[in-house]
Amino acid sequence: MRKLSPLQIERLKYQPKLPSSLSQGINSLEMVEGEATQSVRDQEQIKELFKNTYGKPVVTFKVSGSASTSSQKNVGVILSGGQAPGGHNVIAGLYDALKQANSSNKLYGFLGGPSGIIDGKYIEFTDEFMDQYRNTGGFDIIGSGRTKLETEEQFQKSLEVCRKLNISAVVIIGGDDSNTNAALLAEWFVKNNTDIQVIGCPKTIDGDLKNEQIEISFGFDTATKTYAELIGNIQRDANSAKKYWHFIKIMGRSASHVALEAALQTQPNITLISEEVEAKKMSLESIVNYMSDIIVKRADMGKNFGIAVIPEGLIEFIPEMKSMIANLNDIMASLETDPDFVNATTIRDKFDIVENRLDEDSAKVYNSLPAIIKGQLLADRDPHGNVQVSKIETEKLLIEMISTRLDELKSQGDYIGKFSAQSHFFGYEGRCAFPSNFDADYCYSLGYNAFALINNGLTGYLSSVRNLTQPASEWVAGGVPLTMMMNMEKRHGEMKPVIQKALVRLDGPVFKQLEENREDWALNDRYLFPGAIQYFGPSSVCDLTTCTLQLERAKELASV
Ligand code: FBP
Repeated sequence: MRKLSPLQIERLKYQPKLPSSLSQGINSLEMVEGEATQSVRDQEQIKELFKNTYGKPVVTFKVSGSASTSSQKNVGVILSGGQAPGGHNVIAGLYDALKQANSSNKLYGFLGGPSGIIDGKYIEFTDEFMDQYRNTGGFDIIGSGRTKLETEEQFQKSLEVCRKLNISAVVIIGGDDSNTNAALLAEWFVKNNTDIQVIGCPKTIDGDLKNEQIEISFGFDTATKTYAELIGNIQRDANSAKKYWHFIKIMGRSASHVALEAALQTQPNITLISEEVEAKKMSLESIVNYMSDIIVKRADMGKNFGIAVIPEGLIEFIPEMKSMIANLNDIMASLETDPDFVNATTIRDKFDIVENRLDEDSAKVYNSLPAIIKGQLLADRDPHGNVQVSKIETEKLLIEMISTRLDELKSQGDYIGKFSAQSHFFGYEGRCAFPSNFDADYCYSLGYNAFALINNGLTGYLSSVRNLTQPASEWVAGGVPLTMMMNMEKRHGEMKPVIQKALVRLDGPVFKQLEENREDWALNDRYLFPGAIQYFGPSSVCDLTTCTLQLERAKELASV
């Protein structure tokens, strides 16, 4: 018998809340259709690429006066991409709805991410198996992976596996890239007259899969609360010992939503936001000067300590770094089949080949970096061709450069302090935490709702649950056509249909909150200590949503 921690035992008993529209049972739902939709941009091209699934209406569910019966259905589910707290509850909600609709329905889980459906690796869910994972973090129930589902051959193989298991719908739980693939698969299944439906669920701790219809992706709430707890603890340590500057890099591949939210929850001395760095065209040197300036001012006040929060994706938003990385990416892509590169015997030889091909400007930027960062920039790309920013130690790069700058200032008599720094990277610590009550409820509702979309015959939709700052009973469940969120973007040198990534809006209420307060937070210690996520107790503590959701909602209400 597996030993469980006391919290594991308690969380297994938690009963996630559903919106009242879904709480009367899966067979008592009526679907309400809105107006026909359009893609956010590039309508003609998206329409052409998604001839069968384009233009469908947004739908919502309400309780129906009469109960219906559901025909037998088998469904397959895939977890795709990086882990996010609550993924197990999406599957639990899906499983419960499916069994409630018809007890002979079956749920299959594809193992190891999208590759599971291609290779036919799966398990069948049972009550006993599902019950071990309710309200737990992680994706270990069936595993995850980053295989891109996009080629004709992969779609064909997926079809064969679905046919073998008599699967009539596939649920893909993933971020913007995975849901783009869900849209492609949905279109392919319709085009090939297969009747197999595809439904997506909005996942990613990064919080960048959001738009008019999707208020937030799941996992963001728990991950940001976990990082905020850790930052708060470090702030208390820094304020006690008063001898270290802590440089904390916070996960979030591209957008800075996670760093921004964690900063609003903790009020550190410095918070960098990548989108602002890009908009203001800040060079690495100007970032170093900005941070050094605050360090000097604090030292003048006798405070040789502080907290700096740095978003994971920063390096790709610094203009000169961005061009250098783009140059590196092109070179590395062109070398994939180059015999000299492929047959090079040592890593050093491979690096030399790449370095020799850099253009003049890129070589200058690249050569100004410490050796360790150069190595990290040359590491393998992810399957989408992205630099793996989680492996680039920007926090250490900044410490080194600021240290040099402060030495210069000291020699000029402009700095009287002592700079001793500690670096941290909070990322993986937050991706598999026990989901907060918010994420446990939201995820269960998303999964339950995904089956409602299937039961109503929809395909190419993203499960959507809205009105999230209100109690769960008032949440609004429904579906959004995936094509509605798409536009054309350049990927691997070609224009492709993709779901638009939402970056931090510098004119939005969340960034404004930081902007209005950061001067005060820089010099005066306004640290907040959020503490650990609370799962039991007053709802003002346990069910609190993020600052991001609250500020965005308040702005929305103010503009009505
Ligand atoms: P998703 O976009 O797939 O949700 O993953 C996001 C993320 O957690 C990023 O924040 C991070 O940069 C990346 O995954 C790390 O990837 P890996 O798990 O492959 O190291």
